[in-house]
Amino acid sequence: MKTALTIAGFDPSGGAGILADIRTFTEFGVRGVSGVTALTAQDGSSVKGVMPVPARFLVKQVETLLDAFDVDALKIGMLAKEENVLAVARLVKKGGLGKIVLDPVLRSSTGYPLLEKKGVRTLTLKLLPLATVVTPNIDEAGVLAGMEVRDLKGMEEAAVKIAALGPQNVLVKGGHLRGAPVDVLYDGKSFTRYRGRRIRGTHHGTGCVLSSAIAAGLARGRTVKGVVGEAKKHVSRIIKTRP
Ligand code: PXL
Repeated sequence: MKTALTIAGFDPSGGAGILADIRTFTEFGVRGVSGVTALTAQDGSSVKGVMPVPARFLVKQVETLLDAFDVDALKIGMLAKEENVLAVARLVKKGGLGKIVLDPVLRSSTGYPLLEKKGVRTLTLKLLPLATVVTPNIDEAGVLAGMEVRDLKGMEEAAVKIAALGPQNVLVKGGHLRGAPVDVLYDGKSFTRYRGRRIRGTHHGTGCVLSSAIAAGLARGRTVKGVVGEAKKHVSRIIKTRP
């Protein structure tokens, strides 16, 4: 059985973060293990508080797992603090981890900050270059690319700018666009567009599910291009079928 590691925050309501990631790995037939970057207090609709885990202890969690398991893919989500960004970059290099999905989580869907401000630049400089694929929504893509993203053309422009910072693939998620949602994958050479239909729902954590579904696919030896469509279908299924 393949193993995927998620380094992310803990959402006790289960919609986002580590619980959603591990559930997704399991649904794709991959064993999940995790390093917790922060505890959050939330009820499924809004975040009430964040308590970061000290970087030293995050490193201890992850090193313990890397000693015991062959990790086939890594998903990185909420990091909370700059020191956690730096710690994860070091762990990736030291652990020789190769298949890395970076979900650049900056805020909750209701706007609560999930990475301290000075961590954003550090994430851009130190973690982005290590990613096999990075999965920003349009707001995150705007921050990473240093521009405003309003439409499909802007998403493609931002994807090119983000790719120039080092990740192998950039998937800009258009779910927050007005009109029919389109996601754009850029592999440094060409674009693939994934058109979807808007599904009504108030789910949070769909970004976590998408990035961990991609990580599960990579763990099983699939390519990024091959796995994104399937991961998107899985997210749609969840929005339609889960409360
Ligand atoms: O969806 C972003 C996200 C990621 N990780 C954790 C979260 C949230 C949003 O609330 O709580 C732990």
